Amino acid sequence: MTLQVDTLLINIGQLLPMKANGPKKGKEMGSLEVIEHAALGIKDEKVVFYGTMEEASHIKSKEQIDCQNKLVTPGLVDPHTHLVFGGSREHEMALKQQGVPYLDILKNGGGILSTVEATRNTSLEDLIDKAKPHLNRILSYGVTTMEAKSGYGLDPETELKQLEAIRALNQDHVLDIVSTFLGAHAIPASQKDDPDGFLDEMARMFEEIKEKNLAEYVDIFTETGVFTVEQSRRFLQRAKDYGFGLKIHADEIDPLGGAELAAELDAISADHLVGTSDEGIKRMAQAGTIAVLLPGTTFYLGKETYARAIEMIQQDNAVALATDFNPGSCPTENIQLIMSLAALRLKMTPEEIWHAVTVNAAHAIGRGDQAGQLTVGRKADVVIWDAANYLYIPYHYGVNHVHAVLKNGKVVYKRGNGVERLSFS
Ligand code: IZC
Ligand code: ZN
Repeated sequence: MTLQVDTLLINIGQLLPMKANGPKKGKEMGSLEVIEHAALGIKDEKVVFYGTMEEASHIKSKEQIDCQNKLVTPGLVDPHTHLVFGGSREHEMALKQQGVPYLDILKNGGGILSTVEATRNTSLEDLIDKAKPHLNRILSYGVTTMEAKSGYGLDPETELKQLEAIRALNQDHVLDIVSTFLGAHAIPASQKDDPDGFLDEMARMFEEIKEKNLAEYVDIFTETGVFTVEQSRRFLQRAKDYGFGLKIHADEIDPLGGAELAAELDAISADHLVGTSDEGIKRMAQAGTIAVLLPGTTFYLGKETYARAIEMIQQDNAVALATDFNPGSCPTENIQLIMSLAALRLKMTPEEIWHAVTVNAAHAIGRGDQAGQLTVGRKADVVIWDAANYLYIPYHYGVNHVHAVLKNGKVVYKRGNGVERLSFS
């Protein structure tokens, strides 16, 4: 019987279908199905066939894309970003060089609070316009689904403005964006002495955010000088009661016990986890909370100690990777660089890394049923790489290896010979 498809990708050198029934945990992260000399059939924006070229011989297609023996994978998923913000923080680079710690910059009114000031002073339209080039760059690195947080308003009006910007970007841009409310990102200077009152104010926003469907998840920065574990528990429990999924910025700088709290509250993910205890690692695995690791941030903050990815995997956790793209602690859209850092600093294997930026990242933002796989019925979000094999991407670091990106079955971004456009030759 012949199968009729819209588009058939042929001569794929290596295809990673990433077939999974849920997040890949522990040892499962290390085994990767690779189909050589493969084909991928797309119809009505979805994958309808994947297999070898021989198996594809019965397929008729309106359009063919010759992949010239390149690597083909699912579109990547970036499950932790702070996409929408005013201003930028390049002036903090000198402070960092002088050794001023991230939390001291924040304590002195800089860091997150300087971005809050800039975001309050930026209109909705300008926030949207400012985020678009970042979004284009994120797509150019092969990401087709991502998460974006608010958290640079710290007042109801500006938090809503950020969430509305995220919604508009999700509607206007081909990239799929999952929204998270991070009103509990820092304590605004005006409420410095009343963090509980501030959290009450942010929690009073839950109803409106839910009604307007402006966020699926609620997140909090559980950190020394920001919010305690106790405050985080109360705040997140209230969010849970409203039906939000939960995320935590946990143990990024000091090991307060954010991972244990994430497990206790059945959070979908706990993110950062640099200082997480043995107990926290164990409990996340038991609860099925996904460990979202952000090695770009550890690198950018100049720290020696990275999250214990290998122990997390040995303890049967599902690990995902994200950029943490933000104007302070990780100003990069380059998820491929994060894959290299995961190899070099977290000592993850290439097989684990590919699971961490596809299947597991999709599950970390509740999109495991749509994104992160190229199996039948999934969205045809595809990356064709300028590489012959999957080992090559984390290896050749700091540059963009994307050849083309397909979103919902259509080519939305194309490079050639490693660059976007040559104005010479
Ligand atoms: O703007 O510094 N860690 N939040 C918690 C951040 C980093 C983003 C920022
Ligand atoms: Zn973050």
